[in-house]
Amino acid sequence: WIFASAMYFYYLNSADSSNSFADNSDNGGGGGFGPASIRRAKAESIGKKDRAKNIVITRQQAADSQASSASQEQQVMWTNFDWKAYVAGGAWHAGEDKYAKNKFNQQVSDSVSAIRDVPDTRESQCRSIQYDSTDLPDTSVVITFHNEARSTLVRTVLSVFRMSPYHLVREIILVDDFSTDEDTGKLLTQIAKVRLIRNNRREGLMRSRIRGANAATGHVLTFLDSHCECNKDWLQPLLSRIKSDRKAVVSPIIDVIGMDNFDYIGASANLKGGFAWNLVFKWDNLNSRELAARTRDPTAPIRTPMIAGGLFSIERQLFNELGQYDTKMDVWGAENLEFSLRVWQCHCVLEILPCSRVGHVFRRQHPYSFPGGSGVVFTRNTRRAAEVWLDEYKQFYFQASGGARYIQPGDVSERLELRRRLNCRSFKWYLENVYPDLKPPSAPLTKRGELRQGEKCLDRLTASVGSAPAMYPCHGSGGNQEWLFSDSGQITSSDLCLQAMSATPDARVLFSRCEINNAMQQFQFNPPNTLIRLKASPALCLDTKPIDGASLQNPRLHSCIAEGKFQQWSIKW
Ligand code: LR7
Ligand code: MN
Repeated sequence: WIFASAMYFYYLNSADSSNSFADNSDNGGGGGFGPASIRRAKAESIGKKDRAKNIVITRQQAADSQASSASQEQQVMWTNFDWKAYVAGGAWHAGEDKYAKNKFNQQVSDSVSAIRDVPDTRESQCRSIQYDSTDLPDTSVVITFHNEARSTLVRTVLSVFRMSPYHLVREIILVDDFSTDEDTGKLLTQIAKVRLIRNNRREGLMRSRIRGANAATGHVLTFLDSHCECNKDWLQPLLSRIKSDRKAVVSPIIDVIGMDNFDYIGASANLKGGFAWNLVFKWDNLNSRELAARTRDPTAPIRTPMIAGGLFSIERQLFNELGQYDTKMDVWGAENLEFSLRVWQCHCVLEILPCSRVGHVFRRQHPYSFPGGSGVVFTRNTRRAAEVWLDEYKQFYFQASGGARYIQPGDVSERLELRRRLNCRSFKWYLENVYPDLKPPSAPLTKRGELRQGEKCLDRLTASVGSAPAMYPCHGSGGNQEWLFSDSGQITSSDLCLQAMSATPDARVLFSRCEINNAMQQFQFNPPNTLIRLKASPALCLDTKPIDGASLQNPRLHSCIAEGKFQQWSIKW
């Protein structure tokens, strides 16, 4: 499992429902499915119409309820689907890069049976629980995908049928998020109970899941990624928990399917989902009290501050009442943060059920493009969540995430309105009651202020990689003359770090991308009046002595002189 969470860390370094909580109407906002440029405006107009009359949403739903499937005579039971021919139609060919398309080993995936047995990874106590499956609510399984390999997708679909009481699966709704090969989804609708929605442009997983949810008819929605394998009796614990408490939002333990060999490995049950102040998902060990509770009853739900995001069940009506997802988030990332905070703060509970296990292929890289760039999209999504749910704690996020304050979140008013309408609790409540392990940082992570010598201040100017800042008359209004000082000694502006080009006298000091372990970006200073030394070479100081003929007064490194007027800085935080 350590392996898997390490991978997870690695690659991460990589319409709104306007329904009232009380009103049980079944539709959430669909969302604008227009080109990126007009999508926002359209989504806003949908929001308005939704408040007025629900007209647009009804139309969207009508469209989605036509999710296509082959006609009934053409459909076969899943047991009779020719998955070998299906996989062959999109198979890896000798000579191709095995990882190129999927970022997992497609050759191995294609060679693994679509109906293989995986080890029963549940704890023994789970195996003796009897579920009365005649008395459970049914579920629609929603699987969105963009250019998924056929072998993993069909294994996901067949494992749902193989591992579930058939009558509890109302349908599987595939949402093809504009994959290149239209047949990947289409051919699977030959299987009875499989329905397909295809986006006619890339929407990202949030809006895709909403389309799936809007088309669904089951009592419960169960979301899965497109490269999963359900384990024995995975579904009954999820449905029975929701039956006993409709406000429980529940997730299985996510086992690991190796991206290289497709081995199925059980994950630890002693983990819950969480995050640090950068708001990036991580697994946390259960604390001693939680571990003691697990020893007493290894089958009991584990309350989790956050879910990984891809695999969970929620009563369909609750999903809509709670506002589905933020339709203005794009592609991938942070919808699980936003969703988790919303579930807890808006009077529901989020749990991992240890007797339900589903495998997932963990990867190190995204196999698909991010229109707009993965860093920007992920940060923007995260910031949208922070703007709506974090209250005054938002500042800790800004301090912990270098770039967030520079990326505009866009309009979040509809989500704030949703929060108000649902009468949701504060983030402070969440910290105290759900995630006490997350402590506010003891000291601010980053200080800010100007870098002054007499009447002149260091000004970042255009601040691009390789450019140099220069001394200018202080204007006292922050902006180009505001610098951030991190505990590790980085001096940053515009999300770029000052870096000594070498540890030698006369070396230039230029803007560079910030790198946590780069010694040439770490300085030593002791405000208010101080020399600024290069930590790695403390006899060298930041010096602004003008150079003959140079029009700008740029900083360089020079041997430190205690009283040097071009080396003495006053820093006010
Ligand atoms: O533009 C896209 N359109 C899509 O339909 C991008 C993706 N997708 C589909 C994709 O084909 C897949 O089925 O969305 C699903 C999730 O994408 P992945 O598999 O690339 O995501 P992931 O497994 O790397 O990431 C996890 O975090 C995501 C944050 O946005 C989502 O919540 C994923 O569902 C989630 N996956 C899991 O929770 C599985 C366990 C991972 C862990 C820990
Ligand atoms: Mn995934």
